[in-house]
Amino acid sequence: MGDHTHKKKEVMFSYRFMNMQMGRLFNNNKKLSKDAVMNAPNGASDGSGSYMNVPKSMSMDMHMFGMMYAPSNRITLMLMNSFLEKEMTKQRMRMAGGTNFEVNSSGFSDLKASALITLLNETNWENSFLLGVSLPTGSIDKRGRTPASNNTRLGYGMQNSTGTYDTYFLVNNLNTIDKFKIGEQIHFKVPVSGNNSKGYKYGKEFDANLWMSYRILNELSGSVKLTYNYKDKMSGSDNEMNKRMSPAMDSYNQGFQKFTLGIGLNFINHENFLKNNRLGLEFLVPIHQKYNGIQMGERYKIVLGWQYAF
Ligand SMILES: [Cu+2]
Repeated sequence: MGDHTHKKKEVMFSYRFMNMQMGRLFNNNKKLSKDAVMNAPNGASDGSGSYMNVPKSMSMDMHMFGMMYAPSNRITLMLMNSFLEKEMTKQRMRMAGGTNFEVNSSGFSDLKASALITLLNETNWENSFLLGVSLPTGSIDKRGRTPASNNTRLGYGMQNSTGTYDTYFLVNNLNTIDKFKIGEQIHFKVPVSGNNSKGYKYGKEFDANLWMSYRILNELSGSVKLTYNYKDKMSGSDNEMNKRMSPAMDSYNQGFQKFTLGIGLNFINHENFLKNNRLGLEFLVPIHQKYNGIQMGERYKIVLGWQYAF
């Protein structure tokens, strides 16, 4: 999404499904056992003691809906939102029995509106930039049952919104050389309002993408992608989250740097029946990850996408 523009009066609908699996605990770039997380020297950042439970694994399903419309050849407008379903398994400390429990949340995320401006649109060389805003339409008050209470506000990762108005900026470049396409993309996102209603805001984000695709058949292409993601520390914290409860509720454990490798297949239909329908499948694995504090690492992501333009 956001990697291409449209011609005047063109409309495009898209749906993408992503499943992300997380597990394994990291302290900075080193793996840490669950027991070690709940013992000294690893404690809550406010000095209140060691963590009482620890996240073991997390699964997230993301249903992303998008719409694009080009009022002119130079401008493409875009609207996006996603529906998130998250489930996290946690383990309690040994003194509390070491048993597992699960928390889950679901709901719509933040609505994103943007405009893509075409800079260059030649057969073998295209580039564009995008300006967007993200509105805090999702919830930052997802609650659930935990050993602490029947109605606890869940950790940051279980919430569906940033809670802030954010702006983002994207630059795209695409070169076509025979059956190869080579693309570069830079993305920058920054919260522009102050702390959200619960007293915090997420750090700035910077992402860079380098990808290459090869047209194997007229309808089929394969791609490789290398991504770098950076997210800064969080400022402020949610007072209702007890930092000692879990690393996932400690605002210190936010922000990261990741390198990810993705491989994908794309299918575009040129036949009259269901013409201009596109399907894409991508598998992404982290090759290097480094976190601020103690966080669950990423294991893999699968993205299945469908696009239809007319
Ligand atoms: Cu489009």
